[in-house]
Amino acid sequence: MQQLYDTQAPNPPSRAILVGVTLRDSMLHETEESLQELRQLTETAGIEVVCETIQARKVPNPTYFIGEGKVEELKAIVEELEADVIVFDEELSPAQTRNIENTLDTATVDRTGLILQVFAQRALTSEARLQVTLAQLEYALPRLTRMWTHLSRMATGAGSGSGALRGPGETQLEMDRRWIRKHISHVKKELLKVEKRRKVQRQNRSEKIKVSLVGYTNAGKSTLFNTVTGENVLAEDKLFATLDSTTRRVSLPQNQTILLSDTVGFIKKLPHQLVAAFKATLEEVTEADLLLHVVDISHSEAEAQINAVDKVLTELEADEMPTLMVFNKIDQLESEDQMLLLQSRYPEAMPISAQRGDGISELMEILAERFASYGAMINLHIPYKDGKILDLLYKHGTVLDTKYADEAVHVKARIPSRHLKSVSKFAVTDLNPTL
Ligand SMILES: Nc1nc2c(ncn2[C@@H]2O[C@H](COP(=O)(O)OP(=O)(O)OP(=O)(O)O)[C@@H](O)[C@H]2O)c(=O)[nH]1
Ligand SMILES: [Mg+2]
Repeated sequence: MQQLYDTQAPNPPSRAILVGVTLRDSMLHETEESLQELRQLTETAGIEVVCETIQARKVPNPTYFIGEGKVEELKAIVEELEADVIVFDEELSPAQTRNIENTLDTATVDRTGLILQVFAQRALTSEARLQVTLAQLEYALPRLTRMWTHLSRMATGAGSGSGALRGPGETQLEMDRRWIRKHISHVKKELLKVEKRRKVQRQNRSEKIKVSLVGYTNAGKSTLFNTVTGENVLAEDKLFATLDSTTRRVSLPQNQTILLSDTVGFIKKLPHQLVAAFKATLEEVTEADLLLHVVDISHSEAEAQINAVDKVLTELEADEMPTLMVFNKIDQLESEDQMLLLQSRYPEAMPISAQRGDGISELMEILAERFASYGAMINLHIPYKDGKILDLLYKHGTVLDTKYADEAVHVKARIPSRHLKSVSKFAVTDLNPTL
């Protein structure tokens, strides 16, 4: 049980009509851009887009969000184009979703539901799957709409566990809700275990310099990660290619070692259920020493994407964290105008091409400068019998060089100031904590 529109479900939708709404305070071109992104999301979910339509309204209609006339129009289009799902770019209330489904006799999903669906399809690890399931269940609880039917069938089907037994006087709906709540608490327990495991991992890394890649989905975070680390994590022209975090060591020009993490990308109107459910994964972000904010500067919506990322960072209480911006994909700029404009707004931003490697060595130099003051550089002479000091250096610091002599090992290392005392008696040069 992972997906609301399970690809194994009897009739997953295949032909979608997209509906965008321009409300009083928004502009038509914003709705169009947003609909374009919704199309990408729909296609990423494996659903063909057969029609797109936009309605301008002063305020949402409480029953359908769109107007009644538009609903009639949709009814005709559904029949003509044999569409089997309506995808709304706005968040619908559970009642609005139900009303549209009943009137059109067609499954209806909003942007949040669709993003959840894409996440569900792309979640590969058990952690990501647990997190998506939690977000989906939280989303489904107040809805229990058509999307829910195959899940409720599972819940009520024979042999599906104790949660499936209907209590005295309990309606089907109440029973379904009870089943979801039970499932939510089970998933939360599982996630607590994951969080504990991550905490241990993080403690092991607590003395290291940590840099996290953040940015809009498809900005090129994984590509940059691969270029810098020599790794081969999945990077592709699809939304939400990455849903997990991967961390690798990277050596900087001044001999420091940092830990670089690649993680899930953000999007406009990222469902809050997902932000909450991905808390464990996103702790890579909130625990970092520096965020590298990757921007696709060749995208016409680059500035709106920067703002969307900032909004999610605020939701994560990470908006005050030290951040370095990089303008990626400079190799595919059609004009310099947008970059010049955004450079005037973000003068520190580094232009790079993660794919071609342009600007990467400059970026590494800047990082080295930034972290030059982290910890002290020391030379030590450690007798073999004091091997545990070497362990301490490996665990908490960065060992830059070792030479094995007859009675002792000579080590050059960088170590956080608070461990200096434990190693000072082995120092062969003056300790200089500012190096
Ligand atoms: N032309 C060009 N394309 C790039 C560059 N960097 C990344 N791309 C392409 O952009 C697409 C998305 O790259 P990813 O690295 O997967 O992006 P991401 O930010 O990790 O995306 P998510 O994991 O989905 O959030 C891929 O098709 C990359 O090949 C670049 O510098 N230039
Ligand atoms: Mg990625």
